[in-house]
Parts: sequence; structure tokens; C-alpha cells
Amino acid sequence: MIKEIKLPEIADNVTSAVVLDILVSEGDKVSADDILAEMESDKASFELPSDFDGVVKEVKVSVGNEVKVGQVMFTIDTSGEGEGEKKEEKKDKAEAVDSEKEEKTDEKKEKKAEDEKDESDEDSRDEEKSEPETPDQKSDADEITSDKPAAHIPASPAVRRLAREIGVDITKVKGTGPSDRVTETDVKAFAKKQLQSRPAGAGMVADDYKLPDFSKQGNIRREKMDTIRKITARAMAGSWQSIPHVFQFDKADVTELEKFRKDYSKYVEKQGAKLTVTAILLKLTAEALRKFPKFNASVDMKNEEIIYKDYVNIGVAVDTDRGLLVPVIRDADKKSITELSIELNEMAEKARTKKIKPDELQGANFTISNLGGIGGTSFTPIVNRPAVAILGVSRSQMEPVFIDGEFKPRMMLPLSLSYDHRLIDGADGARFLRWLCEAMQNPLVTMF
Ligand code: CAO
Repeated sequence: MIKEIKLPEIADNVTSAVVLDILVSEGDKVSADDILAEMESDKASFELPSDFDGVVKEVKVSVGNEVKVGQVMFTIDTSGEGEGEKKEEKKDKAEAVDSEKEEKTDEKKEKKAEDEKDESDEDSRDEEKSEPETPDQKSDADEITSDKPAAHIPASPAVRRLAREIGVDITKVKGTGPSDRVTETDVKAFAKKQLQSRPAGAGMVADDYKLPDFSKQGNIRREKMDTIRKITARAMAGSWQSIPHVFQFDKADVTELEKFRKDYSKYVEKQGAKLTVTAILLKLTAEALRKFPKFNASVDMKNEEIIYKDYVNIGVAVDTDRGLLVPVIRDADKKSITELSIELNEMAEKARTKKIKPDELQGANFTISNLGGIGGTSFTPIVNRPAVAILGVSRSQMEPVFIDGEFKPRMMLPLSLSYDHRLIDGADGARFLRWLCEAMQNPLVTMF
């Protein structure tokens, strides 16, 4: 008897759903409640189970199809004849192949053996609390490359679902069950091995995205990443993936500050440095970090603790020939603007001339990234963990600002603050940045 599997009613006002994945092929034996397809409506993702035991006679939809409620997606032969037909076909096509009956018996045995194996694995894990498996113990779950589409890899729907849920490409898993059937244990061992074989942090960069063959479009050239690029790529991807970022923007009126800077730059020059906006920002940010200690902290999610630091170390992003380097100005709150200017000049020079030492690049609680020397109206820098915030500085320019009933030309400096929302809330972020803007407008604010 042929039974139809239709898209059922999912929820009020949902009339259709899209096929995300099809987990069976025509000729597959299924049991009631085995998952046939994964679907997604505009309300939710869900699995479509079989209502019957039998053999999949027809798959009437493809991945990506939009299916209407009530539309037939699969037909299931529940009479057992479908199995017979398939058996005959196989016999005719390849006499060398075992009879379908044996295959089906094998399949039953395989399933039983696999279930028993999986169950006993579970039991031994639960009851005996045995040592975790090492990758070597599971070396039979090596990576393979199969040309077969995922739907043709021998595995139960539950195993396929597990593979999808934990991000394992089932075509790469070597099945250790009878007739190379992929078992739940194979999938778990494969996932574990993949994780263990990655160098720390590599998972953040070496993603599974398959690049297209660019040479089809024209000539290409491949170049190895240098160490700085690799470190930056890992650090930035790691920060971006682990930190829920929020970005806050503001503008500081630096008209008066610019006058001050020009007036005092000669004094600082005499000491051998240049008084720049970055040095002034270093001073004011150090004050802000004292006033708002959360911005000078780190998050320890493992222990669910916040680590407040009594020292104020600020990293400054420096653009070098080799890429981005972030030397750290230690105890910035204890230094004068002149001292900070001198140290910033020295550090930037060392970074650019490859003289910077590794420990001079470590230990920042906060970072300042000033791109204003190059240009731009705003940008959103990535928080450099384990810090929880970073200040982005764009190019200051004269703007008409409406003050006391009239527009006045003012030098405005755009600032952006990126912060970790696990620790810092929106109001904290807005207050921190506003305070910094006000401190630039009127440095007396820092006295209060
Ligand atoms: N707005 C307008 N002008 C600015 C400015 C700003 N926000 N910041 C700097 N300037 C001006 C300076 O006044 C200076 O002008 P003059 O030559 O006329 O005096 C010029 O730009 C160059 O400044 P500088 O770079 O010598 O000095 P600095 O202290 O302002 O900056 C440093 C030092 C190390 C921050 C900077 O050189 C640098 O490397 N910036 C790049 C940071 C970076 O790459 N960030 C990205 C990180 S995320 O990928």
C-alpha cells in the first residue's frame, strides 16, 4: 500500500515551509518517526517524520523547494513489496551483489549491532565512568573523502541528524559499522578528533568555508601569511566570535583642545616628542578607566567572575609595514601627557622598526585605535580580548554646530566605543564615551 507524507499544519498563519535537507533516498527503509526531512517556516525549523514503517517510494521535493501545507512530499510503500521490487532491480543490475533479502537482514543486524554498540558505549560511559576515548583509540574514524552525496552514505536518520547538529560532514566520516555504515560513535569520534587536531585558536580562523576556484576567473597568486597576520587573524576572529559587541558613537568638540595642543606642542617637542591627539587621549582615557572600572576589567566566564584591575595599561594600535601592532603603555594613569607623548613616540617607532619586544605587546586592559591621521568619519574596531572595550578615533574636522541659537564652526572629533555586552551595558557605554567627550571639551571635568 502506498501512503503519502504531506506537509502538516505547523502553526496558525503558516501556509508553507522550505526544505532545508532531505535525509532519505528512494528505496530507503524507514520506520515510523524516522526523520525524512528538515524544514523551516518563517516561524521555526522543524523535522518531518515518517508516519509509517516501509520503504521510501518517491521523494517528491528537493532541497530549497517551498512546500505548501497539505502538499505531498514523500510516498511510502508500506506493503513490503517496494522492498521486493528494489531487491529484484538490484539483482538484475549486479548479480555479484548479495540478495536484497540478505542485505535487509544485514541491515537489521547492522542496526541492531549499531544500537547495541551505541547503547553499550553509553552504558559504559554512564555506569563505569570509563576514561574518555583518546583519538588513537578511535583511529578507525579517520577522515575519508566520499564522492557520494550525504543522502547516499549509509547511516540512520538519527545519526545523520547528530552529524548535522554538531557540524560534521557525514561524507567525510569512515563508517565502522557493517557494510561501512556510519554509526553514532563514528560521528562523535570524528568530531572529537577534528577538535583535538586543531591548534589552539585555529578553529576561529580555519573555518570549513570552501573557497571557489578563483583561477577560473583569472590569474591568481598565493602567498603565505606572515606571523603577525596569522596572530591578528586568530585574535580578531576569536574576539569577534566570543564577544557580543556593541558600538557607541559620539563626537567631542576639540576646538579648545586643539589650541592647547598647538600651544604646548613646542614644550613637548623640546622633550623630544610630539604632542598628538593620541597622547592626550591616552591621558584622558586613563582617567576614564579609573572612573569607570568595568572598562578596565576582564570577564572570566568559566568561573563566572569579573576581574577588576588596579593598574591601567592601555594598548595603542600602531600601523606598521608588517601590519597592526599594539604596544602597551603601562600605568598610563600615573604618567603626565609629556611622558605619555614620549613613550607613545618610542613605542610606535619600536613597533615600526621591528624593535618591539613581545612583552611590550602584552597586558593591555583597554585599546585606543586612532585612524584619524589617515581619514574616515567613523569605524567599529574589534575588542581585543581579554579586554572588554576599545576606543576608535576618526578624523577631526570643522563642522557647523548649533550653539546658543546660532551655527558656529567647531572642530569635532568622532569617537566610537566598541564594548563587550557581557559586562558592559548600553548606558555604561554611553556614559563612558560622553564623559570622555566632555573631558576633551573641558579637562577640568577630570578633577571631579
Ligand atoms: N584627526 C585629525 N588629525 C589627526 C588625528 C585625528 N583623529 N589623529 C592624528 N591626526 C594627525 C596628526 O595631528 C598628525 O598631523 P600633523 O602631521 O599635521 O601634525 C598626523 O595626523 C599624523 O599623526 P601621527 O600618526 O603622527 O600621530 P598620532 O599620535 O595621532 O598617532 C599612531 C599615532 C601610532 C596612533 C598612528 O600613527 C597610527 O599608527 N595609527 C593607526 C592605528 C591603526 O592602524 N588602527 C587600526 C587598528 S584596527 O585595524
